[in-house]
Amino acid sequence: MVDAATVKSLARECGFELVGITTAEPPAEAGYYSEWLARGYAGEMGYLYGKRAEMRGDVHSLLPSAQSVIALGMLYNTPAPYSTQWTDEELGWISRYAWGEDYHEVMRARMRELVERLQALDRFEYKVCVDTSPVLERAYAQRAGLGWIGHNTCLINQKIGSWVFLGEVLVSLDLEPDGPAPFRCGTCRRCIDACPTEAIVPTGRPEGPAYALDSRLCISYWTIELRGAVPEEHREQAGRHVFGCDICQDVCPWNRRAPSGGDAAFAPRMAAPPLERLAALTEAEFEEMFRSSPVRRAGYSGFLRSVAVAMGNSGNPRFREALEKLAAGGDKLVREHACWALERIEKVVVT
Ligand code: B12
Ligand code: SF4
Ligand code: SF4
Repeated sequence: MVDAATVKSLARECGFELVGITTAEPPAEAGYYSEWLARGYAGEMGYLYGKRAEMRGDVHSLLPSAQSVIALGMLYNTPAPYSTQWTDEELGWISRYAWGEDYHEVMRARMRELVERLQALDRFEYKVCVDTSPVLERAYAQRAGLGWIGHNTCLINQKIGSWVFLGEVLVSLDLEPDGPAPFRCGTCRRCIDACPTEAIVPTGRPEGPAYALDSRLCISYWTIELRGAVPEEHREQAGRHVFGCDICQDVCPWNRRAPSGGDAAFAPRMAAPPLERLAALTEAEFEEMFRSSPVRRAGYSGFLRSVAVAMGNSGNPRFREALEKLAAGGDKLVREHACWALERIEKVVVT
C-alpha cells in the first residue's frame, strides 16, 4: 500500500530535494494561461498553442485515471559564480540550468526509479512529465507546497531558492494532498528592475499574479526558443548571453543562500566559454561539445546567431576576424547577425 509519507521518503531517496502532493484537479489559475497566450506572450512557441494549450490546464487529458499529482523538484545550483559576475568581455554566458547534463534525461530516469519502487508496493496507473508535457508545472508545484511563483514567474522554495527543475508523476492513487505554499515576494521588485529587457510585465489584474513574463522580450526566449532573427531593436539588450538568461534569478534574495545540489550530473561542464572558441565551432564540433546538454536545443545556426550578437555587444575589436568569417558563411541567419555585430563593434569602438 502506498501512502503520502512513503512517496515522500522514496522521492528523497531517489534524489529529489523537493516533493509534495496535490490533487489532479485543474489549478485555479488555469484560465490565466489562455489570457497569457491571447496577449501574445508566448511569441512563436508553437507547442504552447492549439490542442496542447487546451490540455495544459487539466492533467486528466494525459492520464484520465489521475487522482493525485506528485510534484518533484531537483536542485541544480552549483557554487560557480552568477552570470552577473562573469565580467570578462571575451566570455559568453550560458545559463546555469544548461551547464551540465540535460535535466530532462536526468529527471526522467530518477522519476522512473521512483515509480518502479512505488510499483513494487502497489499497482497503479501513472504518467511521468518533465517540462515537455502540456502541464502547468509551476501551478501544480505551488499547490503541492513546493514554493510560490515569484514576480519573476519562477517557482521559489523558501529554503533552497529557485534553481530547481520541476517534474510531476501523475498517479491513479488517492494520496493525502499538501497545502499550497504562501507568496513571499512581498513588495520586492528586484527582478523586475534588473531585467535588462523589461520582460516582466504587470498583468493589471486586481486578483491573481501581479506580473507575467512576455517571452517576446525575454533573452531566454531569443537564445533558446526563437528560430529566426532576434528582433534588431532588442539585440543590444541581449548582452553576452549565448544560451538562456539568469538575471532575474541571480538578483533574487531567496537565492542568496541557495545551497548547491550534490548531483554530479549538473556539475558545470561549460559555464562561460570564450566567444571566439564558440564562433569557430563546426556543426560536428557543436554537436559533440553539447551532446546531452540542453544547449543543443538552440540548434547550430541559432547558437551561432546568438554568439554573433554577444560578440557584437562585447564591443571587442578582437572579434572582427571571427565575425567576418561568420558573415561570409553559408547560413543566412548567421550572416545577417554577424554583419550586425560587425557594425555594432565599429559603433562601440568609435563612440
Ligand atoms: C514556455 C517556457 C518558457 C518560456 C516562457 C517562460 C514563462 N515564464 O512562462 C521561456 C523560453 C521564456 C522560458 C524561460 C525560462 N525557463 Co522555462 N518553461 C517554459 C514551459 C515549457 C512552459 C511555461 C508556461 O506554461 N508558461 C506560461 C505561463 C502562463 O505559465 P506559468 O509560468 O506556469 O504561470 C502561471 C503563473 O505564473 C500565473 N501567470 C503567469 N503568467 C500570467 C499572466 C497573466 C495575465 C496572469 C493573470 C497570470 C499569469 O498563472 C500561470 C498559470 O498557472 C515550462 C515547463 C512547463 N511545462 O510548465 C518551463 C519552465 C517554467 N522553465 C524553467 C526554466 C528553468 C526556465 C529558465 C530559468 C531557463 C533559463 N535560465 O533561461 C527561464 C526563466 C525565465 C523566467 N523568468 O520565467 C523551469 C522553471 C523552474 C522554476 N523553478 O520555476 C520550468 C518549469 C521547466 C522545468 N520542468 O523545470 N521558459
Ligand atoms: S530571463 Fe532575463 S530577460 Fe527573461 S525575464 Fe529574466 S532577466 Fe528578463
Ligand atoms: S527578486 Fe524579489 S520580487 Fe523577484 S522573485 Fe525574488 S523575491 Fe520575488
